[in-house]
Amino acid sequence: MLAAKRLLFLIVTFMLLQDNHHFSVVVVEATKHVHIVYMGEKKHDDPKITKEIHHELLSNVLGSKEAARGSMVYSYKHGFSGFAARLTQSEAEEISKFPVVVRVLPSRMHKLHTTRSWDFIGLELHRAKQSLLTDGKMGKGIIIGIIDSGVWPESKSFSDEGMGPVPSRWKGICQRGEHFNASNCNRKLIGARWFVKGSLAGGLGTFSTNKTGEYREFKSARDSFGHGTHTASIAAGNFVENANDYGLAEGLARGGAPRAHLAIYKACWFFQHACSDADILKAFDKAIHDGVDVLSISLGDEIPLFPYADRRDSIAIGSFHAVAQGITVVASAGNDGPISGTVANVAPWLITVGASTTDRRFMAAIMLGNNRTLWGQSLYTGKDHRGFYVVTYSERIAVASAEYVKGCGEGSLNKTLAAGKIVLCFKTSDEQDMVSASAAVSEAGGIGVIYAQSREDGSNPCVIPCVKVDYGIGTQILTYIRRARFPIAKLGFPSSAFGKLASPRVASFSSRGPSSISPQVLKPDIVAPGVDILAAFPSSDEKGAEYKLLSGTSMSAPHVAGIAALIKSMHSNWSPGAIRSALVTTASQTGTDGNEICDGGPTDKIGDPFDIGGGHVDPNKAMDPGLVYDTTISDYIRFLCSMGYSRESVANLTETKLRCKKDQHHGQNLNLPSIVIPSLRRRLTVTRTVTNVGPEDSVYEAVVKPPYGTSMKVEPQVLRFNSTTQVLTFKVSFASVREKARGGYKFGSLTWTDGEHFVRSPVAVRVLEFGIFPDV
Ligand SMILES: *[C@@H]1O[C@H](CO)[C@@H](O)[C@H](O)[C@H]1NC(C)=O
Ligand SMILES: *[C@@H]1O[C@H](CO)[C@@H](O)[C@H](O)[C@H]1NC(C)=O
Ligand SMILES: *[C@@H]1O[C@H](CO)[C@@H](O)[C@H](O)[C@H]1NC(C)=O
Ligand SMILES: *[C@@H]1O[C@H](CO)[C@@H](O)[C@H](O)[C@H]1NC(C)=O
Ligand SMILES: *[C@@H]1O[C@H](CO)[C@@H](O)[C@H](O)[C@H]1NC(C)=O
Ligand SMILES: CC(=O)N[C@H]1CO[C@H](CO)[C@@H](O)[C@@H]1O
Repeated sequence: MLAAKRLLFLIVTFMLLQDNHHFSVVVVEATKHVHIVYMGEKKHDDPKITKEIHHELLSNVLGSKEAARGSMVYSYKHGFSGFAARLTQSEAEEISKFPVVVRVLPSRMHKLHTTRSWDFIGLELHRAKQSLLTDGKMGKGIIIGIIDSGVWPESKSFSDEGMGPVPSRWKGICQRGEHFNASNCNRKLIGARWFVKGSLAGGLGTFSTNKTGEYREFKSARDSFGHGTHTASIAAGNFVENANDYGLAEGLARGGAPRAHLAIYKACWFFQHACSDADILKAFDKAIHDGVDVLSISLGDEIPLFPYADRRDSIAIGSFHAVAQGITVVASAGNDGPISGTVANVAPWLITVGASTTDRRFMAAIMLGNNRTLWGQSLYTGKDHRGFYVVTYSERIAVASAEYVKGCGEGSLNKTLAAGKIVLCFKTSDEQDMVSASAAVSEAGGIGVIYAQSREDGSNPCVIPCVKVDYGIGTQILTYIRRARFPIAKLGFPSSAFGKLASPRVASFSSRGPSSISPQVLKPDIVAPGVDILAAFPSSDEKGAEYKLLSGTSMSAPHVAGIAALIKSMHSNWSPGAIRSALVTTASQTGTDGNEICDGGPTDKIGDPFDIGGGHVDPNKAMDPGLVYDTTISDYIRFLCSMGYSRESVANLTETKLRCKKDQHHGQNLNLPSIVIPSLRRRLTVTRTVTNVGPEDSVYEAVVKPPYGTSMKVEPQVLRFNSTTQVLTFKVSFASVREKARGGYKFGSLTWTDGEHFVRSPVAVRVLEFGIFPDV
């Protein structure tokens, strides 16, 4: 017994040491980690030859063909060239010296972008926008690929009723695996693959064989985690009537492009709640090969992000090659808001999506013993403890010397005093939320929670009845508790309410710009619904459909992926850059109440471009943008050059033979549908090019709103398009006009209009003057 324990202890220590660089001399030399050997664009059309080259290279370094076979994890041979292999540090260094190798990266793990809430009842998706849905034929014939945690194929959202045939260009497969075979695919779910070698080889976990547990991992494309099922059904779920859970909020659920086909690439595994670079890259490689039109990615890094130049992540690399092949890639912005500079997936070729609220809230009444009723938000649908109970404040029942008492921190409540009571808690630390408070109250024997906090993002699943209120209502309840001789309260059952609150708002969790890698590239690009979104979920009894509310930018990215599919269906020749431009320049800055979109962060400010990008996605306008700012792969390469990439490393990302000139301003001149100038000293001129996608003979006029403290001049002021001239270039000159307007970003816009179309670009400028730098 003792010996067994010791052995376990040693194994655990060994695993810890692997991650500890201080011990690298002892351990890492002998330890093989998965590395990605990245070799740029593929040089051969025949994947067999490419694979042989990979084996040859690896045998060379490891000394034998057998060693190479044993170490190889994946060969990437469709979208780009390279491989993943288990290598020691010194082997990795040796391989990186080969001229054909662009770079060698350790395979890291990426997080799924939905951790904010995990909710339980039903809600329809945002309302159908009839015209883009019909004109975009609901995405008919378009294939959306989802790189995520797999799929629960039995869900009605993946039924192929009403679906057209599988496109003949489709080259994907329905890969067999545990509880998954070809019969799980149909005309909706046309492909499913899974990639686990990178995760397993990382030594970070193993499959749980816990077949009785609530979650079990399936060695197949089957989703045990729910995240991938949810995101896939948001992007392209079929129509499902009466989708609901626990009997609440029945409605019609559907994806953004309900007639689009889905291809599932499972690279994220429940046994480690993450996805490895090696598996993600393989998923991109296969998706490019299979023939998807749009890719939706709801995962990514947290800050600090790796600079592009020394260690670009697998999502940036994979998506670069996808975009080069005309595939639109939509990615989540991350859930690290409202702090500025937290946005992830910032590569300029990605469409990066932040999260907004919808106009539905789940309201629950709090009845107090003095007959007053106050309202909060709740998603707790259990039937237990629905009567009047004693209500108390956490500080009154705290254990001595406990921490985070106001917020009901773990172990802060006295079990004798909390038993059978409803407890009022006030959030005072970012470490806490209603879920942790409900666990602490439940642990102490309490039967309900009233949780006061400043933000009202997505509700969370509590273990006992819980209602979220703002600080004002929390304070009123506290006053009642203090004054009443025998304070009691009753927590009501939640019901949905529409349009009671200004919407949309930016979810406070939604990661904010500016981009910490390349601030001149506006990120996020756009916001879309991502709070309390109802979509398909694995069924606990393996019988079929379940629907669940989840919140996160993970939910907003597939909304935009679905809309991109509709646009692609209408305009099959549009590039990913044109589709992004159409989305950004037509996005809305006003909410349903006609007021400007508010930032749902701790202060009630108006959302600026670092919160909302171009604005809130407006699908109907996006199908007819008038003009587009198109961006090609060579534009992106020139941009990377301007960021100081070596000519070699950029040139090897693609075959294109470009001179990599270090052009100071090119970073500003990347043809994006937005303008961000991180440091305007006196004056700066940026260039943009627009392509007319509206009526041939059109005349557009520029309307500018200069950011405070700067002047903005457009040259020429009028753009005339005719049958021979459909592409025109213009310049925008910025100059600082006020000494004092420096320090922070100020915001404005540039809108081209022909009277019918309003092609709006968000503008952000930060004026820097000498003198703000400290004297040394
Ligand atoms: C696929 O799985 C289903 C259900 O598990 C089973 O009924 C069917 O026979 C399997 N089909 C094949 C081709 O293995
Ligand atoms: C296995 O399942 C049981 C029952 O749900 C659970 O209590 C236990 O924690 C699980 N074990 C693992 C290793 O996941
Ligand atoms: C609350 O209302 C009930 C019935 O409506 C009444 O009997 C009771 O006196 C009221 N209590 C207070 C404190 O107003
Ligand atoms: C909890 O409260 C009871 C009653 O006031 C008291 O006797 C007990 O010591 C307290 N326990 C702790 C851990 O504070
Ligand atoms: C279109 O406009 C360009 C530039 O103004 C002009 O040179 C050209 O002749 C025009 N073409 C037609 C067909 O009017
Ligand atoms: C850094 C790097 O890998 N450079 C290579 C790029 O590709 C050319 C040939 O295409 C090689 O000669 C370089 O060594």
